[in-house]
Amino acid sequence: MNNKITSKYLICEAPVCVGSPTNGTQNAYSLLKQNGLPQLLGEKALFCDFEGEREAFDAKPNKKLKGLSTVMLINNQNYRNMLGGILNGLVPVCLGGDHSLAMSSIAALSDTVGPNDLAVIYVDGHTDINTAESSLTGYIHGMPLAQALGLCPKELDIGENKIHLYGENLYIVGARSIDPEEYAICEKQGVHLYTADDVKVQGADKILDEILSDIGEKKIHLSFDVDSIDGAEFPSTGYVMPNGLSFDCVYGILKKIIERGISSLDVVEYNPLLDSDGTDREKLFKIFGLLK
Ligand SMILES: [Mn+2]
Repeated sequence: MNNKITSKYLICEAPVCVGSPTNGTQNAYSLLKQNGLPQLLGEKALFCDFEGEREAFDAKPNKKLKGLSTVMLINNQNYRNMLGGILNGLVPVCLGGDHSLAMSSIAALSDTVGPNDLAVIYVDGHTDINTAESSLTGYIHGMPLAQALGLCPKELDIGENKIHLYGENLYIVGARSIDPEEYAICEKQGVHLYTADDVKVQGADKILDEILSDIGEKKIHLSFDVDSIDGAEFPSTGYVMPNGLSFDCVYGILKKIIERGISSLDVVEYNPLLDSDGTDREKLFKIFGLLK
């Protein structure tokens, strides 16, 4: 029985930062790998290094979709890596990189199980549900949920279908920076939005019970952005914002969801260039320690 495969997770390198205004997240995978992530996970995980070109040239830069060619190059590879993990019976983990990657992670699970059986729990300080039209910045990391709902232009299409997710199956938890147009999109699409204040007032346990009972038997893609944690406790990210959830609160939320069972996971927006003493890396390792 020596050749029995015991690994459960496939940690996929997804090196893209140009979907955001900050440089550095593209190095998260290699630096976490160098600093002990394989030892921490042991036999539970296999690692999938990114192969091929990491940048593509935008012949005609598009102000409404910044960094488009590179974002799509990395997302299309991430789609194939995540899909490969799922088809091999593993839980793929997209280790970004910026949050534009949720487009391909959600597409991979959706193209496997179908949108009727897919739920996304999105733990983030933002709602990331701008369309190319509503976005004030043109950064694609603010658009992945609108893309998954089929609201973005064809330049962002990934995988087999236009619509990978239905609004009623999307649960955003911990948002505290939400554009007015994003509220309108959430409302119109029937998205379940739990702001950071909602979590603080109602308690994470109550909200998670509600979400998990609503999801029922559907497969879960969990998308975790480190900026859901208050900026004072986790500053190694592009948008350091106050009034977020405590590390312990976010840890508890992720623990409960992972214990219920997930089919795929994103860990995004950690910027090791802003973490010179490795304090936030240790916090992230604590979260990776939740993978059972
Ligand atoms: Mn995000």
